[in-house]
Amino acid sequence: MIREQGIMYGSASTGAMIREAAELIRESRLMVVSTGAGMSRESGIRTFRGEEGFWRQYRAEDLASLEGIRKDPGLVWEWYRERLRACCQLQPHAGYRALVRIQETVGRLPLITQNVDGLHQKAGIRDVIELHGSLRTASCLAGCGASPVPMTEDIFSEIPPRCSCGSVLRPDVVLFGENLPEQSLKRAFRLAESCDLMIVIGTSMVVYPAAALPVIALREGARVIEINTEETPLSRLEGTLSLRGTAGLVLPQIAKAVCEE
Ligand code: BJW
Ligand code: ZN
Repeated sequence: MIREQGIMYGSASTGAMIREAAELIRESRLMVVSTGAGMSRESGIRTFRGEEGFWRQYRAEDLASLEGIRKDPGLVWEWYRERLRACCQLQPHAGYRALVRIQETVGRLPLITQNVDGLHQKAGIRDVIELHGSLRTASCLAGCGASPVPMTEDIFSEIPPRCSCGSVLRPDVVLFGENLPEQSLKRAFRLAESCDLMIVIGTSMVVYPAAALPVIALREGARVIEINTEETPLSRLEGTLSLRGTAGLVLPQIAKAVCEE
């Protein structure tokens, strides 16, 4: 294997794989995109797993769990403050713009994301289904019923930030062991069952139930295009066309092939 401009050239010709992906998109009647942290990497947001991931520095259960936030809310909020600051400053990369071009070409492009950073919306993707919540608001950890508060710089005058009732706030993201937002999850499952093509970008495919979506799509007879720098449990499943490369480099090539051929 040699690596060139982020795309790995293996036994199959990469140009041919890009063309095949473009053909699948052109032929599709209901296409769905599903994204994970790797999609945001080239905009400057770290992933969770892997060499540069957050979990190299912190334990997932200390930061992304209810027990973690109850035990050390200051640590968890320092982490979210840094991530919120980064997300406000960072811009969607060329891969996002490529998805917007594909959206304009196919007309309808529902996008399911595990990301909480809002970059898809910032880029202009119209139909975003957020499975793990967002960094837009925070709510009372004690569940006092007060309205969610916007997660802006002002709430960080005190760390951890507090609800009007005095309890600690929590970001409105989905932590391990918590249920996903019911309507978003239902819609994601329905789309996985009914689509004929799912494009899966930058997820390690280890966190459920999101990881089940492409498997459901394959089971129902859809094709899957995977874009990831590494192999995942999805890569070798029958029906998957797995492109090894970064979202920021592969997606523009696919969009070009879709829009110009
Ligand atoms: C690039 C790239 C580039 C890099 N271009 N690619 C069934 C089976 C087994 C376990 C469970 C199950 N059902 C539920 C569970 C338990 C648990 C779970 O899945 N655990 C597993 C880890 C074993 N799931 C849950 O608890 C979920 N809740 C739930 O199911 O409720 C019902 C229930 C409750 C209790 C018991 C049982 C059921 C909730 C999951 C919540 C996950 N939360 C987090 C934090 C969100 C908030 C935040 O962001 O701050 O979500 S954890 C973290 O992982 C975050 C991510 O969204 C999520 C997934 O990570 P992702 O996106 O895949 O990122 P990485 O870093 O893992 O991978 C990046 C990929 O990109 C890599 O592959 C790279 O190669 C690639 N890459 N650069 C393209 N430039
Ligand atoms: Zn409260």
